[in-house]
Parts: sequence; C-alpha cells; structure tokens
Amino acid sequence: ALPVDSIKALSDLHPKPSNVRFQYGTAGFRTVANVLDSVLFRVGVLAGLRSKKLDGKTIGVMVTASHNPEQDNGVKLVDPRGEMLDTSWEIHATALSNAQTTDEFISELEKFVQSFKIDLSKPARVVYARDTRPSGEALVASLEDGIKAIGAEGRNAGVTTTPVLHYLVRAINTKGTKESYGEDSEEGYFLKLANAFKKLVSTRETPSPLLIDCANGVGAPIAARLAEYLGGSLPLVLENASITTPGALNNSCGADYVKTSQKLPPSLAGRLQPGQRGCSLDGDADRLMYFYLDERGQFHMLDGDKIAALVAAFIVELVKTSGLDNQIKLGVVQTAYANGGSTKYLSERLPVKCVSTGVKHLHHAAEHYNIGIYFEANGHGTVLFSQATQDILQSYEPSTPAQSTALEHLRNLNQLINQTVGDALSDMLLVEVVLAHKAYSGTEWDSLYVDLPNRLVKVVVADRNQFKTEDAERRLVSPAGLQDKITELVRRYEGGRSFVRPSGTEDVVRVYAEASIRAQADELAFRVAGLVY
Ligand code: 16G
Ligand code: ZN
Repeated sequence: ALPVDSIKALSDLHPKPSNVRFQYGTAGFRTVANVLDSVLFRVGVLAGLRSKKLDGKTIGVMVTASHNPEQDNGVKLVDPRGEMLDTSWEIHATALSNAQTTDEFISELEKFVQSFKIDLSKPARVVYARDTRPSGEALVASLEDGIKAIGAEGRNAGVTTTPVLHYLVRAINTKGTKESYGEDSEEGYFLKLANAFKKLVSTRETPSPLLIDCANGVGAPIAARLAEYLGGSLPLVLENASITTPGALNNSCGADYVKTSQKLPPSLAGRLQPGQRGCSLDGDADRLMYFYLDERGQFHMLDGDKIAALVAAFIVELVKTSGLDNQIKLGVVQTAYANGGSTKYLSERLPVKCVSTGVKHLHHAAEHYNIGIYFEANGHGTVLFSQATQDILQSYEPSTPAQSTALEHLRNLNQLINQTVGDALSDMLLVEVVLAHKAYSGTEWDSLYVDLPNRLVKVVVADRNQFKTEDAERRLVSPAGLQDKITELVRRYEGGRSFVRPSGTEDVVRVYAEASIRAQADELAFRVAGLVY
C-alpha cells in the first residue's frame, strides 16, 4: 500500500497555493519559482512511482527553467534511457500537481497507482540535479521530501546541466550491460566527450580560441571543467560566467537572446574579435547558437539549421566513404521554423522530415532512421545512432585505409554526441570537429546556403486554443476559413511561406513568415498577423 502517513506528514509541509493551475507542458512544469514548492514535492513522489512502475530503474528529475528569466524555475522528469518522460504520463503529472489538498492528492495517488497497476513493493531510485537559479536549492529540498515520502532512494547530482543529468540517467541504467553508456559521474561525461573529441581532431591543427557565452548559467562551471579535460585540443574562452550575480542569468545573453534578437550579446562587444568563432549556451546548456563578426564588424548568426546542415553533410560523406551507405540510412528532422534555405540544402543530400515543434517530436522521429539528425532552429538538437547502427559500426571490416579512417570517425562521433537529448557542449565539440576537418571558418560555414529573410511575430488573441493545426503545424484547420486567406496572401510573395501556430509555452499565437527579400518577409508576417488578430 501507499505509505500514506509519511506522504501526509510531508505533503502538509508543501501545500498547493490556491488560484494556481499547473501544467506539465513541452518542457515539464515551468513558471515563477515562488509557486512551485508543492509541485516539486509531488514530482518527487511521482518520480518514485515511475521508477517502481519500471521495475526500479532510475528516473531523473531536472530542476531548471532553461532560458527563462531568473525568477522562473521548473522541473521535468527523465525516463530510464535518458529520454523525456513518456507523454502518456504528462496528464497524470498535471492532475497530481493540481490536487488542492493533501487528502485530494493522496486519493488521486491511490487512483493512479490502481489504474497503472504499480507494484508498490518494487524499489524506486531517483537521480536529480538543478541549474544555478537562486530558487533551486529550496526547490530541491522539497523534491527530496517527495522522494523520501514515497520511500525512494535519491541521488543528488548537484548543480549541473540538463544534458549531464540525462547522461547520468542513461549511464546508471545501462551500467554493466552491453549497452553501457559510460561512467555514471560527471567525470565520466567529461572523459567520454573529451576522449572522443581528441581522437577526432588528432590529425588537425590546434584551432584558434572559441569564445563561449555561458548565459551566466550552469554552462559556465561545466564548460570550465570540460576545458580542463580538453586541454590544448580546444582552447576555450568563457564569457558571461557570473553565476552568482543576481539577475544576470539569461539577461541580454545566451542562446535564446541571440536567436530572438539576432544580435551579439552587448556584453561581448569588444570581446569577440572579427573572424573569431563564438557560441552561446542557454541557461541549462541544452541549446547552442554559433556566430561570428565579419571584417566590417557585421554580426552573422549560425543557428540550429546551420548546425544541422554542417553536421548532416559531414556525416553523409563519412558514411559514404566508409562504404556503409547501403546499410546505414540517414535522415534529418526539422520543424516548420527551419529556414527554407536549410531545408533546400539538406533535401539535396538526404531525406528531410518535418514534425511539430518540441524536442519530443523531433527526437521520436529521428529514432526512425539508422542515423537520425535533428535540430530545431533555436539550437536544440542532436544526432541519434540506432542500436543496430552501433552494432554495424562495431563489426564492420573496412577494406581500404580511407574506409577505415571514416569508420573510426563514425565510431568516435557516436561517443562524442549525446544520445539522450540536445547538449550544447557536446554539439559545440561536434561543430568544432567538422570545422577542423573541413578547415572552415565561420564565413565558409555560413555560405553553405543563404538564409531566406524571415520574421517571427507573436499575436495576443482572445483564445489561443481556437487555433488548431495539421501537417506538422504548417496549416491551420481552425478557425474555419483562416488558412485559405493565409494561402491566398502567401501566393502574392516571391519565395513566400507562412504559418500560424499556438505557442505551447506562452499565451500567444506565433506567426512565421519567409520571403526572398527582407521587406517582403516583414510585410507578409505583419499581414498574416493582421488576419489572425
Ligand atoms: C519548448 C520546447 C522547445 C520548443 C519551444 C517552442 C522542449 C524541451 N522544449 O521550449 O523544443 O522549441 O518550447 O515554444 O521540448 P513555443 O511553443 O512557445 O513556440
Ligand atoms: Zn534549455
């Protein structure tokens, strides 16, 4: 039976605020930190139950609000293979978080345990971590109460990045098996990445220093430690590494700032030299944006689409050179936000699929390929190697030196690239590998294809739930008649493309438009927004 007494006693210490409705959305629970106490407690209980349901496998809990402002926080669950929580549990997480009283919470739990047939005698294990937000420490204490209340064994992974936590979950659950993912420690993570990186660049010249904008978040201490393991193989210069300055987190810096404002963070003016490579992490280091300044000091952004193009072309070449192109099928997954220029470039080289916004959709679709590459334009993405592909890479016997080298590179890429979730630091090393192999500067990378001018606007509407989409969010089915008007408008713009979708994270509708020239893209976006409003 449920340990009702212990749940009751501890739950009473974490009452749910009235007048707040929580939702487990695309990125877990996320809102202003000071209403989240009860949510963290209940997530601790739920994580324990998820572990019991999965026969005692370790479940992860990450306390972060990513690129959101410092006063926000959030929490998400990580499944045993290091992937995001199975979506069928999301509504239950939402329901449990909204029970108004302890008694209601317990009766919801009882119903839940029954309907999911959870064997409460099973062991439960939870590993958890947090980012650098000042609210994190107290929220973790509430989470620990939840873990204790359900009688689960907790392991505190401290202050670290979201991708490190995902790595740990997979490493813990595969320990001692043939799918072993690495040592289940931060050090194991650094060693895995740094060793693979050094092998991949061993025959290349030492690159010039890379500047990292750490968003004044947890990426700073983790990148600093990674730098020690990389040694001379990649000189790193860390900027925006002030993790204790109040209000600094994600403030006019970081990957989300760069993507939305398409500007160099002001704090980097005079720090980034013309021609030097720079990149920005977000607040939990699972998004990455590259950029550089040209000789005239003009800013150029290399976003998730540019990363996808660079990486996909490189891996396609390696697979071909290795002689494995008949056995290993590649594919790229994007969303409707992918720049039309990138989609065209990629489609000429490998199959491209478009799915709805949100990491879980991209990740899931990428799993259908032998090697699946996915990146959102906002800089979140990774490259997945299926188990069958990893087996092929292990057993394949190359017949020429060129094949042998390409095979070795593919094996090392499989080690370098985080297989659980998008990882800014792993992706950064991946980009550096390709740039080193191609001897590309930012300029050459940037000119793989030309971005179509585009504009994203948000529109506040009375009820965003009125907006329903189909075809991977590229067409509206509701409100009735609106899509026809948009289609009619888009036809009048050269290279025009536009779509409208309700945001999953804000109470707004987003309008995206693209056209061959800047003024037209802007005009199209504002005219479509006019139709929506
Ligand atoms: C969340 C998603 C991100 C997506 C964004 C879209 C995860 C972990 N994160 O941050 O992938 O791009 O939402 O936000 O899935 P929107 O729905 O407000 O446009
Ligand atoms: Zn993030």
